Amino acid sequence: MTLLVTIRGWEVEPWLDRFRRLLPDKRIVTPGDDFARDRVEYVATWKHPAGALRDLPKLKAIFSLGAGVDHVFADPDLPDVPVARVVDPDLTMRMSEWVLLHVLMHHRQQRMYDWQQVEKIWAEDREQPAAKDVRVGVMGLGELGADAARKLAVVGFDVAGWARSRHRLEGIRSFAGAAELDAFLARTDILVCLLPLTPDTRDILDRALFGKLARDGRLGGPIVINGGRGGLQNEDDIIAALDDATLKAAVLDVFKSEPLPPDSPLWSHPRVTVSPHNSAVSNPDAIAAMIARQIRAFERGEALRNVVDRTRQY
Ligand code: NDP
Ligand code: OXD
Repeated sequence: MTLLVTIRGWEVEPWLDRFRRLLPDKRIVTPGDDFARDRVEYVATWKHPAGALRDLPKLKAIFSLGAGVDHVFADPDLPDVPVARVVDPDLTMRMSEWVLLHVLMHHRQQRMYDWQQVEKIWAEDREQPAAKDVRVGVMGLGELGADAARKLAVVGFDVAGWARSRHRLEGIRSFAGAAELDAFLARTDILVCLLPLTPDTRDILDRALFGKLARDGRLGGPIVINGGRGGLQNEDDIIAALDDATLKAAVLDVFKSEPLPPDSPLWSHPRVTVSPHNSAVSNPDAIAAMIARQIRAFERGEALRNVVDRTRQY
């Protein structure tokens, strides 16, 4: 039986190597190989081309190689089999590291101190609020958002979260649904977005939303940090909101078009921090092992875990 590994934008060899070692009884193939399509039972995908999974009559499950599945549902010819996604402590830890890094970077005004060092300025009199006086709002309280929110709370920030449903996380105020979004934004100084990209969340980070963030915070203006997906953000609105001081700064790991085009004004905006969609990379050792465990369990008759709801698309 065969596992088809279809990857765009990442190096494929490390994945083939791990899958071959972990699943020695399976044939591991890529789309360019010569293989019998009627022997493919599993697909592991990162951004497969639309239609590439047609004509796989024995297909039993599709595994996204990332936590997000928008790349899977972008295929209008997606076979009607379960789609499972990555839920793994290795990935979760990586995202929380990135969120903490950038929240603390802005909270402790590190970009300003970098500049002062370049200019050899010694200024001791800068105001530094305590973490408890800075309100962080996390959009999305799933695997990644909940972990980041908990860790931000441990550092001492005043943390709230927003999701479709109410969440019970100790020390973290939960806001739920469209009806509570404005109240959540109104108490947020640093907005961390870890939502999935779905028809309901596309372009949610726009000018109107930025205008609802708290204006009475201790950091001199709201800051937006997006590690979710580029499709969640209106990039023209981000630039406009930075330029008219609706936003103080933006940290973006994901973009509408990736790689970020060289002519994007986001690259050189003085108050934008760009990272190349690597806030939480899928590590082949950890994630191939997770998927191999899933396949083994499934073949023992256990239910597939982390299966995505096709209607909600996350
Ligand atoms: P989950 O599915 O575990 O969590 C999604 C969260 O978003 C849930 O809390 C859900 O609410 C909430 N949500 C979904 N739709 C809405 C909506 N319409 N309104 C309000 N809340 C909503 O996902 P993960 O936490 O595992 O991952 C989140 C995203 O992070 C991924 O989809 C991916 O796009 C991105 N990601 C980015 C990476 C990077 O390197 N930049 C790496 C990994 C992931 P509820 O709990 O009520 O269902
Ligand atoms: C993911 C990603 O969804 O890396 O896991 O973006």
